[in-house]
Amino acid sequence: MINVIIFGSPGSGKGTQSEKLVEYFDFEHVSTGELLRREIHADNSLGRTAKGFIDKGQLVPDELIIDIIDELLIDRSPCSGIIFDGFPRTIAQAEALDRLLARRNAKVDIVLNLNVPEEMLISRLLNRGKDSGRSDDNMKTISNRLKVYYEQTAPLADYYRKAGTLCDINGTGTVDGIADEIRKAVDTVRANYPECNKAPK
Ligand code: B4P
Repeated sequence: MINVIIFGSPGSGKGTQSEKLVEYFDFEHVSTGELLRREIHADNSLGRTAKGFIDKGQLVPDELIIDIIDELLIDRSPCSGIIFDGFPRTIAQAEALDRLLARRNAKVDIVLNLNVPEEMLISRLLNRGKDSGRSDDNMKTISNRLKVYYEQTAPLADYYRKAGTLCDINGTGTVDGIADEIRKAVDTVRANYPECNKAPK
C-alpha cells in the first residue's frame, strides 16, 4: 500500500492538489472533510454531530474520524494507493494511522506539506465561500479554523519531519505548477514499490 498524506492549513490547496494527483496516479482520494460533508447531507446521526463542530470551525472528535479511516482500510490490496486529504489533523490521529497501517504491514510513505501565507489562505477561502455553499467558508469560522490548525494540526509537521517523511512544497504558485512538483515527489516514493509500478495514467 502506498500512503500519501496531503498536509496544510485550511485553504492551502489540499483538495485541489488531491484531485490533480488522482488524475495522474491510480490512487484513491480520501478526504475526511468530504466524507463528513456527505454524512451531513444525508442528515444522519454522524452528520448531525459533525455539523456542530464544522460550523464552529472546530475539529470533529478523533474517535469518530479514526473509526471512519479504520473501516476504509479494510481489504486493501497490497499495491493500492491512498491520498489522505485532511487526515490526520491531530497527533492522536497520526498515531492511530501509524497503528492501523502497521497492522497491514504498511506505513505513511510521504507527507506533502503545502506552505501558503495566511493572507492568501483567507482570500482563497472567502473567494470559495461566494459560491461553494460551504457553511464554514465565512470570516468568523475561517479565523477559528486557522487558530485550531495552528494549535492542533501544525505540530504534526514536526511529527512527520522526525519520521523522515515530510516534504515541503511551496503552495503559492499555479495549480499546475504545484501539481508538477508534487508528482515528482510522489514518483520518488513509488520507486520504492517496483512490484506495484504500473505506468501512470
Ligand atoms: P476540509 O474539507 O479538509 O477543509 P479545509 O482544511 O478547510 O481544506 P480544503 O480542502 O477545503 O481547502 P483546500 O486546501 O483544498 O475540512 C472541513 C472541516 O471538516 C474541518 O474544518 C473539520 O471541522 C472537519 N474535519 C475534516 N477532517 C477532519 C479530521 N481529520 N479531524 C477532525 N475534523 C476534521 O483549498 C481551498 C481553496 O483554495 C479552493 O477554493 C481552491 O480553489 C483554492 N486554491 C487551491 N490551490 C490554489 C492555487 N494554487 N491558487 C489559487 N487558489 C487555489
